[in-house]
Amino acid sequence: MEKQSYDAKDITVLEGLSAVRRRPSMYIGSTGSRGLHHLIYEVIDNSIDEAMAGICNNILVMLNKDNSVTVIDNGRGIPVKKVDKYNASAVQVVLTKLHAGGKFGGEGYKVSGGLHGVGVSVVNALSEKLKVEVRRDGSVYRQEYKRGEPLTGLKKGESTKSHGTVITFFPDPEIFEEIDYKYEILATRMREMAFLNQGLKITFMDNREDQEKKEVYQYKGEIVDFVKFLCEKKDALHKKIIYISNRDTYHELEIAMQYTSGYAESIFSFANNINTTEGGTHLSGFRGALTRTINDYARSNNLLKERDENLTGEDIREGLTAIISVKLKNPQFEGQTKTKLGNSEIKGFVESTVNAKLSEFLEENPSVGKVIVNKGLEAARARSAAKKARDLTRKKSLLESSTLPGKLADCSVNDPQFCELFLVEGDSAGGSAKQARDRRFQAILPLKGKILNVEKARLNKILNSVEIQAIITAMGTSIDEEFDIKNARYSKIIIMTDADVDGAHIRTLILTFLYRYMPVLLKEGYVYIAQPPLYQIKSGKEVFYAYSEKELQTVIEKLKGAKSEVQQYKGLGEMDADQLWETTMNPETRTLLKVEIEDALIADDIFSTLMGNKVEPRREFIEKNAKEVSFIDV
Ligand code: 0RA
Repeated sequence: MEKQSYDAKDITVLEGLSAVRRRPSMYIGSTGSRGLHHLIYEVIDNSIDEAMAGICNNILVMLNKDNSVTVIDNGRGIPVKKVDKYNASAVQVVLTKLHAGGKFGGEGYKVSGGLHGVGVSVVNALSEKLKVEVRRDGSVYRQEYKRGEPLTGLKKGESTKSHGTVITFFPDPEIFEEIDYKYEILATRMREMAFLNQGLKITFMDNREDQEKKEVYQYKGEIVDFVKFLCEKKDALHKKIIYISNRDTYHELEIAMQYTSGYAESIFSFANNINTTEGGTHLSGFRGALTRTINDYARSNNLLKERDENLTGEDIREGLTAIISVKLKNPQFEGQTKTKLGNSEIKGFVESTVNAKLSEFLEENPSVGKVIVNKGLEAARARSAAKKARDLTRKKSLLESSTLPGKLADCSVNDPQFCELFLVEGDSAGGSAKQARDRRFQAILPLKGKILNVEKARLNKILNSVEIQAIITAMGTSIDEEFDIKNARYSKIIIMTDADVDGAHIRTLILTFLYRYMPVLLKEGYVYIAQPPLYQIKSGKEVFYAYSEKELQTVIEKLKGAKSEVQQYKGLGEMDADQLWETTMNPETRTLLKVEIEDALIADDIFSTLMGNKVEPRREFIEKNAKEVSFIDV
């Protein structure tokens, strides 16, 4: 992309910071784990912008022992000159005025969208303390802030020939529920950024006590490396990853893709490094051109007979893993979460590029072409079988709410807003749960043993599974393209399984199904995991429950001297109805883990690792994560 000069004068200002502290969620989405991570992303995004401007090639992110975060880059450095209008340095304007990132108005390039690019001032506002150090114009400059307020002016220090910015911030415990960074989530994001910005080196160091780790992400091979990485745990159908790129004055486009033997479609699109989870013009351009090009290729090579119908887009995308990344000068972000690219001109640019270059690739690599068409044909056959199965099932149950599954103990209240559905492992635990529940608003659906692994089956088979049918009918939403959240019969769906390996497996199977066929439930925060206790500690007449090893130790320490009796719960069935209610189901006393998919890329990766065809990555993953019960951020 073209470089542009930019300076203090270009900074336009919109609003003060008190609004941010008053309503933090408006700016960072939440004050939970996701919002906390968002602070880090916000600072990194600014460094990445420097990389996109062609200045910065090195970023270091550190989680410090004192729970602060440091981000160092060798970009231009935040401008330091005085902004007359505010009678303050540009650094201070950038850090104290909303949207003063310099990416609004002015001559500088503009990238940000959605929650991204709310500006480092938001990070400052939500930090107990923030320190900034800028190397620029021959000197080092420093300043400190407390909850968004400068403690001093910008101080000029020693001279330097280098350039860049160091920001250290302490997220404010008054704002955040808990300051606990999740290494894996942050690491995935940084790896993603390194994939999308060829050559950029991102070092991630976790310096927190007892969890010291360091990783360096730097990729030389365009986004091909990204797809290679995503497919490592999948079973690829062709060796060579397809790579397409193009650029003109205003746009850059890169696509990398590979087919795998799975059934899911894993296409991830980005615009200016922002994961456009709601898609947009670049994605629809890609999809349209892909469908057309593959059909044309299949026809002209006689792989599709004259009497055959064209393959649908869905058929052609089955098992496809792809990254599509565009960079453009004035991205328009739309949609509910501002992650849908709206620039209409990019659609044609992507279409014509894919039409030309993908056909060229297929002509040069006919064996790959054949594999792709065959995969599509197979998907088409399965689709028509599935449609028949689905039509049947639908008639039988999916749409008729009067035929709720026999095993479901429904609640008496009708308003979904107040209702919860418990998916319970096993008939016996299901029985206790039915006794324990508050039948007014809690419904129980016992599931027998392992449900079908949907990662290894196509829709027709999935719909034949009694357990899965029961989940679908109970929820009332239908699935896939017919899914409609408006028909949800409950606003919480709570997975309650034993606290052992089998329980974890069943939970993963259910989550996999929900993720692939009812993803909106996950995205909208409908899905929870119940937390049954692991231990009961009895001391005289007192009863305590411990939900982890650590809690058990704390309880035992507290009871020092007193005689106590510890019982380990191996399954839900070992609790009587009262205990189950008190510890796990009563909204007043229970804790639920909300399943949040912070990053679809992580989720896709986890589900293909855990549920896909390859055994080795699964073993590695389980060994690595054996101690962590939940691998999805909750
Ligand atoms: C405003 C304007 C410019 C850069 C930045 C802010 C900037 C912010 C951060 C935050 C972390 N690292 C950063 N690096 C730069 C443009 C500067 C120019 O054109 O010289």
